[in-house]
Amino acid sequence: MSLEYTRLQCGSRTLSLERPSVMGILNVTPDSFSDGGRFLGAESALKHAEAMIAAGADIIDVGGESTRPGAADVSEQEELDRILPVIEMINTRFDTIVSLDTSKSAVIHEGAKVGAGLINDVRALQEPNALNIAAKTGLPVCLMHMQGKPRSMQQAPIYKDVVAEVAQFLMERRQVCIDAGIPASQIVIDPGFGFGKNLQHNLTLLQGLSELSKLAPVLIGLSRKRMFANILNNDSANRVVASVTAALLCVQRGASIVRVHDVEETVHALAVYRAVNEL
Ligand code: 8Y4
Repeated sequence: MSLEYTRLQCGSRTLSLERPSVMGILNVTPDSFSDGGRFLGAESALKHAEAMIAAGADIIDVGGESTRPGAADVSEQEELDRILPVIEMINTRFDTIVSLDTSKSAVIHEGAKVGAGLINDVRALQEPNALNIAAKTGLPVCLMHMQGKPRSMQQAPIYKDVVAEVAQFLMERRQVCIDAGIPASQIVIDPGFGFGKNLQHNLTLLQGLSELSKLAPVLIGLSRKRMFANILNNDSANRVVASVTAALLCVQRGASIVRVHDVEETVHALAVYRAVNEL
């Protein structure tokens, strides 16, 4: 971690970067919360958020758009309808930072109004107006690297030097954000594991994560991703232990925030890491 940056100001809440933080994933898509209508979707999303908070999540990342390879686009209104009630309910019921996983300027704008504390954009604020709207919210932003577009990014990713190219993209986007008025201390970077990367690219990025950690606070998302099926030579293997192991390896290389499905397991691994490191 770049030692200059010790905390994120997430609206009214503060996130310390002096200890690694766990971000729990909350997908609010019809496929993730098998649909009995909007209300049941929001209710079950809230139950899941509550369980992750009880398990020790520092942040809940709410997303209404699937960015899986090949997933369909979601309209602005659809995304707003999915996420706004959930953000608002988590915010009023719990003292936990809500992260907003979106790329759309209107969703950033409306999400901030109902209490989102961090903008997590897999498109690094490159969509129309997203940069200026994000800057106006004053919230921290996570800029992620992706090669290509979700629909086709896994077809033939190619790099000469994956660590250097990812670092260069993230530093360029970071500077664009600073020029737009986002304080450097409010910018988090993310190599985007699995977003236009093959297994070798992902492993090289993980191995070289210390290089990125020198540049800015780093967030990583590896949880249950396909790369573990490749490593385990088993498409249907349970990926939880592999995911927790990889998250810990990232924290050892300086990652500040880990975005995970399995909050309790990750919190336990980080507790052991901390206990040993604080001797
Ligand atoms: C099972 C379920 C397996 C979902 C894989 C997945 C990242 C991210 C995603 C990330 C940041 C995902 C929104 C992909 N990945 N945001 N978002 N970093 N910052 N796939 O790596 O989790 S969605």
